[in-house]
Amino acid sequence: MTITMNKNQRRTAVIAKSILAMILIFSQTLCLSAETETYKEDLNSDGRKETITAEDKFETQAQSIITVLGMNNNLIGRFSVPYRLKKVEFVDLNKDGNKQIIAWSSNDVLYTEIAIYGYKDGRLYKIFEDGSPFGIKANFKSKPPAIKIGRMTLNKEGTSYSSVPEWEIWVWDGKEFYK
Ligand SMILES: [Ca+2]
Repeated sequence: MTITMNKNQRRTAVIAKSILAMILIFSQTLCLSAETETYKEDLNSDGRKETITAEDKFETQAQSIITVLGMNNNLIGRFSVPYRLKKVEFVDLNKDGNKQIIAWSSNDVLYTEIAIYGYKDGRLYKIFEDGSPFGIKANFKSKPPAIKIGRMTLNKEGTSYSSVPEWEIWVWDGKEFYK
């Protein structure tokens, strides 16, 4: 069966398709901006679990907001990572029972960011943050825990990027990561 449409019908069909496309894009955006993950972890080992929420925000620029709430939903602290949150880990770096928050984010192309925060004396504090378009590797089980940040290397001619990055190594000393 062949459907023939006159000019007006064709125009109506194009408008209908455009509206449908707009609705699809809009609903996807709504869906993404409302994405919230909730975790329960005892970050300061006082026997009471904190609530940690991770929310993707697509406003002026893409970022993810990590919020830590106490027992009565009181705000303990909040931090953001650029682009989309990929993973949240809770790792006890010192093996003292206190877990640190490790947030990984990415722009889905090349760039990766890692942010590590701790919770102590009633406040959230930054332990480490770095980003790289050349990759980030971390081993929190190693003794001591270590993070490798991929850095740009030039090839022999010094004209173009080498495909293998130089790995900048950061090692945990019990309080912070040092190079
Ligand atoms: Ca706690």
